[in-house]
Amino acid sequence: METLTGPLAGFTPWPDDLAERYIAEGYWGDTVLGDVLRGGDPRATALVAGDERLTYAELDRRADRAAAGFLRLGVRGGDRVVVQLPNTVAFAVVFLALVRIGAAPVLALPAHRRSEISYLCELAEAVAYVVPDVHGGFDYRELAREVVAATGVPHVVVDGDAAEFTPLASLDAEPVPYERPDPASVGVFLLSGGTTGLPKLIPRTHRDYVYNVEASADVCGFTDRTVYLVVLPVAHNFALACPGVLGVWARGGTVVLAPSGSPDEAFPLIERERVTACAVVPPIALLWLDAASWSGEDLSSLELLQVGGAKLAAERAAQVPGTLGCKLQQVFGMAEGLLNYTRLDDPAELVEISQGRPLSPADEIRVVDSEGRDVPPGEVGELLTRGPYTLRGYYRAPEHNARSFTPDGFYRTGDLVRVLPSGHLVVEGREKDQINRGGDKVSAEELEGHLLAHPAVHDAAVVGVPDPVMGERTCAFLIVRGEAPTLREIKEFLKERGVAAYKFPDRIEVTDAFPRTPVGKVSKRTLLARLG
Ligand code: J2J
Repeated sequence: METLTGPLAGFTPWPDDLAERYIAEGYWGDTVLGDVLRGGDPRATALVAGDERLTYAELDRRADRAAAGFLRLGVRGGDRVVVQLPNTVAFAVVFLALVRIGAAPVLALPAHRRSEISYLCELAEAVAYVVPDVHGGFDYRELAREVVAATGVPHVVVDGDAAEFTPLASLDAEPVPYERPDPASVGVFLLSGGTTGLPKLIPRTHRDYVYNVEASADVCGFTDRTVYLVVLPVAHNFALACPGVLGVWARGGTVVLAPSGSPDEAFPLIERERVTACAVVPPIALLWLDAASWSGEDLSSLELLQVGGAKLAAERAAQVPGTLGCKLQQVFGMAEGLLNYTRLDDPAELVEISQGRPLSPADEIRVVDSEGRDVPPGEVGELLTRGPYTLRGYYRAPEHNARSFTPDGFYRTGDLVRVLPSGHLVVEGREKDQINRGGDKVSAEELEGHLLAHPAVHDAAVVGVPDPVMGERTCAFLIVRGEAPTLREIKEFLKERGVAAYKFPDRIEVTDAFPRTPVGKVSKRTLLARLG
């Protein structure tokens, strides 16, 4: 596949014939991400966060003012900016400002630390890094100091008390004209869950991501009446664009930002703002199912609960409508692209047992065996996909791309699925070496690499252990030299290395040797079976 040079270097485009088809058939248009909220009634409420309420006109203006500020700072179209902001107004303003001037935000999660952020800054050659001052008891300015020392990222922009850095407030400037980005250029970089030693960057073009947003908003029935509560990190694809915040703005509705999915925080907001839709991961859905029976809040405005990121058990799915008084939608998505949704008019049984069907008529799906041959209909195999909003290559990762894509451009999802006669997919497992901890993805190889750096660890193998609430928890099998470290010591060690806490093992097991497969690989299946 051709790889471009210049500002798009490292980005693998769709082949010309497919690109022409996606344009001719109306999947790709000229809208860019910075335009998504321009259709809303200027006086309608676009965003609610804490006590702050912004109309469409206000948010639009704040974004244009920040765009001018970023330009004045020296950020240009084609640049990359690592953005690590929680669910705050600042996220909305910074995201819109950057996409408007054609500088691509690289969306890090608030949980990421030195290891992840330094890597992202280097890989993306970021010209700036945007953080809050303090959030969740953590001082991001200290993290920024470490990242600057490690990477030399030229600018750090801080929402709040900036210390020696650039205050976000200082980027509030009189709007200036700016060049509209090419819809075919990369609008935003998302993070992959990762199956290798290092996370990968997913380039999403303006036109493919706008299609992702618009088509999702249609399937989910979003309108200007939609009041959407964000409880997942807004920087995650699900909450941002499926249909998420961008889908709400594209339809003129209202986004309400919550700090977390805890019923204590989310339920009062649902009552106060008359929330109609929300996206959660299964552990939050389970919490809500339990809390709904004793909480006093009025949840009657809720019409749609989207659940995705990890598999929701059919028995729990069946409880959602009765207990929460809303429709359930299962979502099987990935930051790489392909989205599967159960439809609002699907029969209850399909909504309970399946993880939905592809969003787009142009999504191509194959289910293959380990030799890459299509399995008979209805049988389990690995899901391969390509389409108008699924990437053709990770950013600057040619070797990884050679393995992650078929020669004809299908993305190997690493997910094991079976297709029902209706076209709906049931997720049956995973082939990739990744732990799905309640929707948070942990690359086994990445964690093993960190563990191997511990002086007492001779070898490490990380597996996901089934868990009734989280779906899976992380267990690290260790072969040690000398005295075995405790779980606490291991966590402390990983914290020192600057690893995000959601990647820490929940449990360690010390062993003498790893069982091997016939080809000599560590047999994680056998290791898991040892836990009984
Ligand atoms: C089982 N596994 C699932 C599901 C994702 C919407 C929803 C989720 C994501 C997401 C997303 C699953 N049942 N319902 O980006 O827009 C696992 C699969 C998949 C991986 C992708 C969205 N929904 N998964 O979770 O990039 O293994 O995106 O390949 O974080 O999560 O992870 P991620």
